Amino acid sequence: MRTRNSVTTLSQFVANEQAKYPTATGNLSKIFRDIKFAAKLVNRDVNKAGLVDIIGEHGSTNIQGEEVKKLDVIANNEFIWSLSAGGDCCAIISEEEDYVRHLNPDAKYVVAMDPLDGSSNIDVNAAIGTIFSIYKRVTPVGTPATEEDCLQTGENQIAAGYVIYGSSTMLVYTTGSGVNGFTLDMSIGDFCLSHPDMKTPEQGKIYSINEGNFKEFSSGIQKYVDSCKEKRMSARYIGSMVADFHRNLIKGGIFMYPATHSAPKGKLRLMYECNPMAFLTEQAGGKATTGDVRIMEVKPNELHERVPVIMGSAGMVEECLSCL
Ligand code: P6P
Repeated sequence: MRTRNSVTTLSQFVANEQAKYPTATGNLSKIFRDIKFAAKLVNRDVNKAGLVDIIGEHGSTNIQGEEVKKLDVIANNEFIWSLSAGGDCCAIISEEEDYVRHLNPDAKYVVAMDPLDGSSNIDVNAAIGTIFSIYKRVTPVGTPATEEDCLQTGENQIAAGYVIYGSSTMLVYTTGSGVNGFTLDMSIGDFCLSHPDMKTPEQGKIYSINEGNFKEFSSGIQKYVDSCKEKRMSARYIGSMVADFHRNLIKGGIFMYPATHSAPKGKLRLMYECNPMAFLTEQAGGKATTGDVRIMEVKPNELHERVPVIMGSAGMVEECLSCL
């Protein structure tokens, strides 16, 4: 039985982190409060998806041209509602929103998010997730956020994280001082520190890539994938970035979504998939690259920009780069 003093909740952890910065105003802590609340709402909806008629195509398609499932829309609305009600976010970039959603012009933070990534797995009960990135606006508070506030390089991220709705629900995040994981304890309705100071192994035995696209990969990527087979590595790919990423973060491994002939810039989006996961990867001791440059150095040109991604255990990423 855990005693009171052995449990650190997410709120306590965030408050302790804030206390390290005397000039902190608490606004970032309140953004985390709002994200945590929305994550609990989405967790509730994901867990009852099989019971209520909210599974299946919503009928609409998002800017990616993908069929949008109802839970995508519900999750998007819940995060926007929570961040809007909190009042500490001036703008939201979302996979489910074609354009920037302007919230409080007097707030100083911008949130980029994929509210429910891996939604093709909803119907088959596989793990899915929310991915988020937080930036400080660069234009004056009191004015509507601009493109300059929204299209910042990943190096400017103040914080990044994900929620994985799997066998348990976890929130994993970084503010640039390491990576910490919190598991939702439904008996108290809060996220509790379960994975302090997460580090990804330098090497791993798992490679994650959609080999159905093998014939479309560059010769360098093909060479690296073949080398993984020669080393008898394990192929693990569920088609849900958060699930594949979380497994590899803990066990060690490499996750790749490279350019293909049909998707010359890859499939995954820079602002709310690649940049947050790259920040987490580097904070956990791994590497995250497009194959040409660090993901967090890419200057975004538009909200839903895609980039190729190779990220995970540093030794494996370096080995992959040597094949390119
Ligand atoms: P593919 C889910 O749709 C997603 O955006 C990521 O979560 C996942 O890693 C990727 O696409 C899977 O794409 O083309 O392999 O099905």
